[in-house]
Amino acid sequence: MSLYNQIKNARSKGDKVLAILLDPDKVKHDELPGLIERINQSRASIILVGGSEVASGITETVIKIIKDYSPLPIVIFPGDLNQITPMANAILFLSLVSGRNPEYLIGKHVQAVPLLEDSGLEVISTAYILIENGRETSVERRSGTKPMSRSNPDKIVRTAKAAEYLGFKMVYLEAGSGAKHPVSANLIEQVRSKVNLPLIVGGGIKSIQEVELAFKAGADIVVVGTAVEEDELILNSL
Ligand code: 1GP
Repeated sequence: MSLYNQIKNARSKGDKVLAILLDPDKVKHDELPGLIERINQSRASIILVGGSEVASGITETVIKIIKDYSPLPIVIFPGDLNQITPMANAILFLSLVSGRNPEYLIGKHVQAVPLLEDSGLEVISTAYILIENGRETSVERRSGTKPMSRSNPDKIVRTAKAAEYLGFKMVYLEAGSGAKHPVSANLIEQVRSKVNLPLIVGGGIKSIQEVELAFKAGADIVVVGTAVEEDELILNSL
């Protein structure tokens, strides 16, 4: 079964999915086997791999190591084209719909096609919505776009709904890596009440309480990255 169908099945049963994000630029290769072992033993069922700036070839090397140690699906969460590798199972094909930079809405995607065709990767179109979190994020810097204001939830909900009408398969509410304030439960609830797509929430989530809060508000998938980078023991409690 495709990963997307597994995600939809989980959603229809009310099963929540924890995804751990590994930044190939930050993980230490010799420590990866131990970290992966810990992820295998946690409740996480997806490993996302990606970062805003990763040197060419590193993503592939890291995914090869992960594959040696984990049966979990590996999903590319690309900051750029050079992170696309057929070694993974799937890719979140992100369109930054919170911004108005054509390169990040459709431009890079056109360039990605030759890398995706015949790659065997499952391509999951995902509307990527960057939300203001209290500090500047690397997505903002790199894409040259502004995040959406937390004080205008209606516009965020309409953006997510427009993405559903446009035929995107998932919506990702992103506060940004290391965000000061994760996406609020209230905002997740508002989006959830209008949008019937699998909902991913990430950015600045650092504890089991915050994970559960996001799930309870309506997130189907919660992504934790920085907190695991800072202390992998947190995996025991997630
Ligand atoms: C970032 O949403 C992901 O793109 C995860 O964020 O690193 O803050 O967990 P953190």
